[in-house]
Amino acid sequence: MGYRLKTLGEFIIEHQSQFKYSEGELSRLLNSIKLAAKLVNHEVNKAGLVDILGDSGETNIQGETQQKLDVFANDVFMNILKKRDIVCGVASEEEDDFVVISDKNGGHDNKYIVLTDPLDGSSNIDVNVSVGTIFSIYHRVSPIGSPATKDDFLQKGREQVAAGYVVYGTSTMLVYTTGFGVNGFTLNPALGTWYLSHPNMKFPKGGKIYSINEGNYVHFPQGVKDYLKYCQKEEENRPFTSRYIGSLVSDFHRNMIKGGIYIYPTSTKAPKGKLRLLYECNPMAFLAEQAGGKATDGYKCIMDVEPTELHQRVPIFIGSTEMVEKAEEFMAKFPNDANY
Ligand code: P6P
Repeated sequence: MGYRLKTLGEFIIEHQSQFKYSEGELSRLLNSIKLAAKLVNHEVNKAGLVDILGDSGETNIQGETQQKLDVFANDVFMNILKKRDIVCGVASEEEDDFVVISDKNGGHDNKYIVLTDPLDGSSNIDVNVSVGTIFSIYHRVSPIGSPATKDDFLQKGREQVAAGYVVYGTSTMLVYTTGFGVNGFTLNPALGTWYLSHPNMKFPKGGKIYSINEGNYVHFPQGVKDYLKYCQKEEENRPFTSRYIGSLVSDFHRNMIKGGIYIYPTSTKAPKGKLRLLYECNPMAFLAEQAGGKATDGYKCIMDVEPTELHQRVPIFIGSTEMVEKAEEFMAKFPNDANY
């Protein structure tokens, strides 16, 4: 009898009992995300064939030109989350403010909120390089029966109930955690089914890969410059290998499998870093810690950073614990850089 791979649907049901207070809403929410990911995957995989490439002529609140696929991915996730009566609010990189799910869709009675970067790395779309979706789920703090409030979204990463990403790569994978480890599911596009292909994913403790945009070297804080020189020095198990795809989800995914560190630091060009705390850094930090890795701003854990605004940016050092802690040793010599 051949081994039958477990589907994501079966996995969600099997692990539902881990949520003592959930009457299945979290499972329904995860099922909605897996459906949305399939729809986005379908478009991403044929982007080169139809006129969905190039930019939509719009710009988002980040001032970034919105690629048509960005807009499509955002519409898919927003519509599915609005229509399936599961969450009371959604925040997205592509939306200026958080979206309250109206009461006619039962929104006010729902107890979860979602934050998402619907298509991260979208500048890679036109050059056929992997992109990803990132999501973060919290239990609301505002009273059930009322509209979602900003406080529901400005919670520390430590409070996340679930987080995950979809990487649209050589194969499409959904990787997520609900606080009980990290599991990876690969999509069989012919069947539209996700199969458990990477159970209990763990960062190797050490690693020899560093991911950073070294083109910004002259703009980096001294601690980062010193760490990069350490990585490049011919000594002990070094020099390390430099790998940078320009897509957070892809760099993170590779580093989680092979061991490595991804760094997007502050710089004179990006005084607070580039990546957003709420829907990029916190979900990836939850995954990293659940996989035995570490995620800090160079000084303190990402999930302990106090959120102050929806689209706030933070520097991030994330990956194998030993590599993150070595980088922190170099950053510690410049304590003033902790005040970004
Ligand atoms: P840079 C994509 O825009 C992104 O948010 C991450 O996915 C990626 O790692 C980073 O920014 C790339 O930024 O400045 O190196 O092009």
